[in-house]
Amino acid sequence: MPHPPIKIVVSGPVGAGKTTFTRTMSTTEVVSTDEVATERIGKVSTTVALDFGSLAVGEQEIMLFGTPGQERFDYMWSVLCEGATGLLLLVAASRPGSFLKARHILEFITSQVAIPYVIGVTHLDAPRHWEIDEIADYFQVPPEHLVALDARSRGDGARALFRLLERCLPEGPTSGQLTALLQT
Ligand SMILES: Nc1nc2c(ncn2[C@@H]2O[C@H](COP(=O)(O)OP(=O)(O)OP(=O)(O)O)[C@@H](O)[C@H]2O)c(=O)[nH]1
Ligand SMILES: [Mg+2]
Repeated sequence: MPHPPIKIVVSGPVGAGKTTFTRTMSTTEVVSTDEVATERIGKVSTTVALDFGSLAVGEQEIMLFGTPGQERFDYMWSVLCEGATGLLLLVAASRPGSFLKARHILEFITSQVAIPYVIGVTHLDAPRHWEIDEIADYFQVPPEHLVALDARSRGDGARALFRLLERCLPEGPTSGQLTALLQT
């Protein structure tokens, strides 16, 4: 019997890579709500409501819900977290100015729902960036709660998702499922 779908929320500040991650990982057509940004945020478009995508790990369906990063859409964070199994909080290592916002998002969401999370650190290829250990110190969480990823890489995304599933599911995913996912 397949399990009911698992809901994973992908959140984090503007430009951390939430929409990119959902597009990279989803094997179904992604629903995105990006609009031209009215503020200068360093990129042309921004998510105003959600991103939705899905993929299968073996027989297990995983639904991905990406949130907006801008705080003026913060009412979507708790809407999207309802019934979620896990949270992937993305943070760009090259933008320390966004860490406080990321911490705010994490505290806001985990205060509403007790939800396991992993912090996915993107933009580690930027010339100037914080190291994973420094970011773990900043968030005051053990380094094993963090995972490095480039949101454009399916292999990285799969590994980040598996780290999160290991924290969410009592039986955990198997390495065979990870291999199968990487081959899709
Ligand atoms: N160099 C580099 N670029 C990355 C990495 N991860 C994501 N990106 C790029 O960073 C940008 C992230 O943009 P989005 O995916 O729209 O970010 P978002 O988190 O959805 O942003 P909002 O919806 O505005 O909150 C894209 O241009 C990605 O291709 C990374 O690890 N390294
Ligand atoms: Mg987005």
